[in-house]
Amino acid sequence: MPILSVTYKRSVTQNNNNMMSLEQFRQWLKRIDTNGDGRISKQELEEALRKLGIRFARWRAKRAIAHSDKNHNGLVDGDLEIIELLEYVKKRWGIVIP
Ligand SMILES: [Ca+2]
Repeated sequence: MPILSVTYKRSVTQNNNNMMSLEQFRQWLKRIDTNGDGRISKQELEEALRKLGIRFARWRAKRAIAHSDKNHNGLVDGDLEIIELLEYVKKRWGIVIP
């Protein structure tokens, strides 16, 4: 199993702005929502992580969705789940979405 505490500095902005806002995160989710249904699937998240050059994209996407998907429909949808995902991303991956 990979070590989760690894941070991905390449995605962190130079101005030490470590606080990704919910609004920024929403914008990012909108961009990675390739089928445009307003919900994030494991495949969409995996693809987005891969593009950011993050390793273990499939595994990370699976873990992140499992954590955030409170109503167990296999997708991250709705404010509550988006906030869960944002908190998870910040805490577990230490990345800031560019
Ligand atoms: Ca869900």
